[in-house]
Amino acid sequence: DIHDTAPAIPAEIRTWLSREHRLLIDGQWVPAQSGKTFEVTDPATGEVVARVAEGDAADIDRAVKAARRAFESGPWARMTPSARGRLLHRIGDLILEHADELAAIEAIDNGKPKSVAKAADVTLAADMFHYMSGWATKIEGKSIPISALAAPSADYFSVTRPEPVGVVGQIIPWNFPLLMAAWKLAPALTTGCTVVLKVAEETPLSALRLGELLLEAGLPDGVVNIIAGFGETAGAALAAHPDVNKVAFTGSTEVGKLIVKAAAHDLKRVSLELGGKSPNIILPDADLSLAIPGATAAVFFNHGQCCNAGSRLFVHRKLFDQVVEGIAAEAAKIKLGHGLSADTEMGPLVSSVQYERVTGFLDAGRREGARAVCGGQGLGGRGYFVPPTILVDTSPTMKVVREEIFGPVLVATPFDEVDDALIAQANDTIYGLAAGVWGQDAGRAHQVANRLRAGSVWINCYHVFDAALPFGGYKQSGWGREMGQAVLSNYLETKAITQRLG
Ligand code: TXE
Repeated sequence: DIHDTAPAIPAEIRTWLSREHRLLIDGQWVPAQSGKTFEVTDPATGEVVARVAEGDAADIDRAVKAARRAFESGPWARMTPSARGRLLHRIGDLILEHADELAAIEAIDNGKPKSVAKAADVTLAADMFHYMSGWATKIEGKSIPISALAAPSADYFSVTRPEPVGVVGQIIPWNFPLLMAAWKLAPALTTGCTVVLKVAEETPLSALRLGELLLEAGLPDGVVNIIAGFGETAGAALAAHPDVNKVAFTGSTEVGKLIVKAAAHDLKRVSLELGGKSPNIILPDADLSLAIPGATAAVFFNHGQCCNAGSRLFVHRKLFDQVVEGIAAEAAKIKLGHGLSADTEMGPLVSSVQYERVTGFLDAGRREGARAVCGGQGLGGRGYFVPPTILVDTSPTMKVVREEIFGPVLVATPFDEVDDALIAQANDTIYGLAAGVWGQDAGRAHQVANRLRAGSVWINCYHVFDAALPFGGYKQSGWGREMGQAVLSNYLETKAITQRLG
């Protein structure tokens, strides 16, 4: 019984969890001004594992003031690019030095297997700081020859100077708590911005531990402020704060639209990384020894709680039964359990709210006539476990086909030809975050990839992320790109300086 598998939390983690968890404002750990706290639960058991200060508008205001001070004056404003780069590198090193501890915190707070948290979340979080540390010294302007047609009587010298956008508000979700913090913080810091980070109420712990490591690395006071709290209070206050120059948000498309409305009031810069309903296409010449495990991981990795999950599978009809049976067989082997158990491959969903949401989708699918080849309902009892589920006999208008489920649920559909109709069906979504293509004819796979309206397309692989590669969405999956050189523009303004010569 998976409900009996909860192992003991290691003593040093238990000690850390039992501490009073406060907000990081201006280099100090402080209680919320209201004095309020909220409970953090282990989603595998439903038990309370920690209490965290609950920040709201008053704390956001204090944090924004601290970030403004740190941006305008003090050691950060004077720091050389080289020193900034070294500091980011040190943060990456500290994350790796604390990999085991951070992975355990992530397993307890989010529910994901500790082994996965260590291999993926923690490793990629450290790499994001290491990669971004190199950019600190490489953010360059240009010298531009101008004609000055309306003022031609003189010579001019024109240069562009990229400058940090200023105080940045960042709001992150719960599916990769530490990694989302790293994706947000590293580019803001390498460009010289200062930050107020609002972490998800479901999973505040790893970012709070990261805050301790930021101070240990020597980050000056006020450069990063970390507020745990709820979306409608702390998050909304950050998005609306008049002294925030830019908001970077990852979360639901619904809340992304609220962020845009709030930011419109004073025309803050906004970048958004939102939902998805990504197509994954198995072409008739696909190597199924790759495509079957690949399509399994594409949708079930992180319990399907990935914005880029390959949740709509399209398989050539001659392979359809073999592929669906193959994925069902792979799914049957996935070991569900507590994230701290060494043999767990899939943990619970993050919260009771997500459990209700995902099982609600499964009910809707059943009502609309979809058939579950495996899984199909939540396990019930303690914890928020939903087994891997494959739905077939769906139609393009069903809720389970159209909406992001954000759980371990695949909808599989056969197709007859690699033609316009297939491309249209793959693109028939309000989202455009990611896509997969499986096939041995590289030319044909690329032709399909070129026509998919998505920010990332993987061919014969899936979920391949790298700090050097831009990631982000077309359509309602977002604005802007995270990672790579592309993310820098999210955090920079360009100033053109022209000097009259002689
Ligand atoms: O997201 P929210 P939820 C999708 C996924 C999931 C659904 C709901 O489909 O089932 O969203 O998840 C903060 N002003 N994704 O409810 O609410 C909130 O506190 C400012 C996809 O958890 O968008 C948290 O920090 N902030 C996604 C963050 O927004 C607000 C990851 C995300 O929460 C706010 C997560 C407000 N009014 C969910 N309301 C992805 N793209 O990876 C909430 N927040």
